[in-house]
Amino acid sequence: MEPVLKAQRDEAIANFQYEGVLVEERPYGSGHINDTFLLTFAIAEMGQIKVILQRMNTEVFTQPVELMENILGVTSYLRKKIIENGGDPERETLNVINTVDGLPYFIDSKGDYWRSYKFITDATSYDAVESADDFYQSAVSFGNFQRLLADYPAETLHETIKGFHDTKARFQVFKKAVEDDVMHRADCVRKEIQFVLDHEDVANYFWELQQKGEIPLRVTHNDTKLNNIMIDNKTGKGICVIDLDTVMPGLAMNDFGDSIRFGASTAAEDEQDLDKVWCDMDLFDIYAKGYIEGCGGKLTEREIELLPMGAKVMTFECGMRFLTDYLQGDTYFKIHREHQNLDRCRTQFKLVEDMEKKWYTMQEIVRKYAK
Ligand code: ADP
Ligand code: GN1
Ligand code: MG
Repeated sequence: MEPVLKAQRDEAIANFQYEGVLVEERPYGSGHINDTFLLTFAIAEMGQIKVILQRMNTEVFTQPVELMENILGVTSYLRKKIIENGGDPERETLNVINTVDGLPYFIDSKGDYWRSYKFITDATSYDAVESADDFYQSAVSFGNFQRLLADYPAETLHETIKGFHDTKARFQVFKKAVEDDVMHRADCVRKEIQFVLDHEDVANYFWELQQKGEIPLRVTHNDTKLNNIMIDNKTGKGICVIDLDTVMPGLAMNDFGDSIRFGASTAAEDEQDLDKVWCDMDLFDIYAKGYIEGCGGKLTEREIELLPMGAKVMTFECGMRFLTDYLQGDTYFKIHREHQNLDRCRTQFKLVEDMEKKWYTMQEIVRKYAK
């Protein structure tokens, strides 16, 4: 996507149902996909109100209208459940702000799509685990999310990205990217390419089990990074699951695994010193405990047994996606410096290797909580 222009943003701001006087606007968060802004409005005698404004990435999400339909469906469903449970629907789920025309999205004169959410106050989305308890809380929240959506009518959800976690299909896309080598980068990353090729069995693993009918399709989040959860600043509890663009039918193991890949790593996703990167077994343990508890008995024995495999598959898939994007010229994931996607790919493969070393321990840990 082209960078967001100030005039474009102003046009969007003028078209949402906001109250008060805009006193501050700035880029916000560290997501890799959308362009996110925090807006602050002053309202006479009432103080300040914050909102999130996002330009949606329509190169990644090519059907933004359907996507917003998913989000409205899921958030209104969650809102009802939260109210039934005596919770606060203003803070425990995303709340879409409509445009002045009453639509959940705005199309600007360049054709870009915008949407806006109420800002979740007094809560933080963390880019790295700062305390084991935060990680535990995020596990319970993602588990709860899965449980709350267990009866959601999955057939009404649009597939916002086709084959998003179809690791087998992504393996083929990767091979094609190596073959095409449009940036002439393949020769510099032979070791990483070989790593992917040596792990084809990992890419196919869940596909094969699905073919045999051994694992159920559920409504899942599909992007369970730690920074897609808001943790309450006062109570330390996970309060809200955000970034609902990829809520679609998927596998519970993948939701678990994506959290491990990001949150149980001892280093940042783009760390350049690989000696600092490994998968922390205490964090793995605490997340497994929280996620299984949060799912509240909904997971089958087989799913629980396969949680370590979810961690390996998601970490491998993400590394392969970063490498694919590097080979294709960094067109998917936002980068802030050259070779960042290659660095990201390397941390993921280091984590996969580390998980392979710790495989027995990972299995023992989930067995403890299987009961
Ligand atoms: P991306 O798909 O690019 O990751 P997100 O929807 O996750 O976009 O938003 C990026 C960041 O903006 C989040 O990690 C979070 O820090 C912040 N954010 C998004 N929505 C809200 C919200 N409603 N309230 C507070 N912060 C939010
Ligand atoms: C993207 O949107 P964000 O930054 O939360 C990506 C995930 C990757 C992640 C890697 C829609 O997540 O699939 O795992 O980057 N989201 C999409 O950090 O592709
Ligand atoms: Mg995000």
